[in-house]
Amino acid sequence: MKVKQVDEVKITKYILKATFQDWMNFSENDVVIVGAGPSGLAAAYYLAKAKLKTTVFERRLSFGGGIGGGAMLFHKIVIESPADEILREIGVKLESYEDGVYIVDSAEFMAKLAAAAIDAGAKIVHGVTVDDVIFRENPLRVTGVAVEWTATQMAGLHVDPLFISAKAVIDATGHDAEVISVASRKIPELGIVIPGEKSAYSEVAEQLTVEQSGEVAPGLFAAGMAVTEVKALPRMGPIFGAMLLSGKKVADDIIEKISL
Ligand code: 48F
Repeated sequence: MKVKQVDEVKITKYILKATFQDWMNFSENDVVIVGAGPSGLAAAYYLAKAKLKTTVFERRLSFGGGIGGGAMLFHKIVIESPADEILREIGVKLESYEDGVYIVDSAEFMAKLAAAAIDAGAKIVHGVTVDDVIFRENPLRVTGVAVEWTATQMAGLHVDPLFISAKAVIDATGHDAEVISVASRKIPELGIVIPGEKSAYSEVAEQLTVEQSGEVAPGLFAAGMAVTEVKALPRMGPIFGAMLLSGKKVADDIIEKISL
């Protein structure tokens, strides 16, 4: 086998050219999703499938958010119907435990959900933290996000962000609802009050989380555990059906609004 010889500087130029083409492209979007956990990836899959230009910014260098940690690091995840339909659609193997309750492998779940979103056309950008939103008045609306390298933030460097536009922004950042929190604090006119999540009550939390997923202020949507934080809902612990169904519900809401 003859391995092609590539000069170091050419490697550099190829990477820079392709990266900057990408950044130029995803500086304007139909939808920006913050967080590549289960709710963000499910939303990305359905939005991209509906041909909306969708970019996911993920702080870490990995996919899956809380999926990988399972429950106390045990690598099996419980999901319940009808979320199994989403997992069947993307080819995740399900082990049936009782009527409507399934166990899936966490590594397979993360990998296939991310692959489905990417194959559907979503762009996932790792190592980028969203630390603010952009807004416009008359009408008052969130119109995008501010992004910064996670590494820059970790180093505590004083560096201004770049701005990315979107017709809709989804906060899928998990328990802290980071994007909605910053919007609530910095744009009081949006009238967002964050009461915080309640303690665990899994039986009701799953249903309520899905029902209350959606727009929290013009242009700004909540999916996944961000919904429990913003709507004062109980947590559910290591059962993940609502995360997938919440992402799908928000995607469906946005698809309907954008196509109006
Ligand atoms: O926490 P996470 O998995 O959110 P989720 O989709 O799912 C929650 C479950 O994993 C679990 C649970 C289920 O019952 O309780 O906790 O609501 O994924 C959130 C992702 O967002 C990233 C973070 O690294 C994680 O991968 N993230 C958080 N804040 C930011 C961010 C930010 N400001 N910018 C970019 N990414």
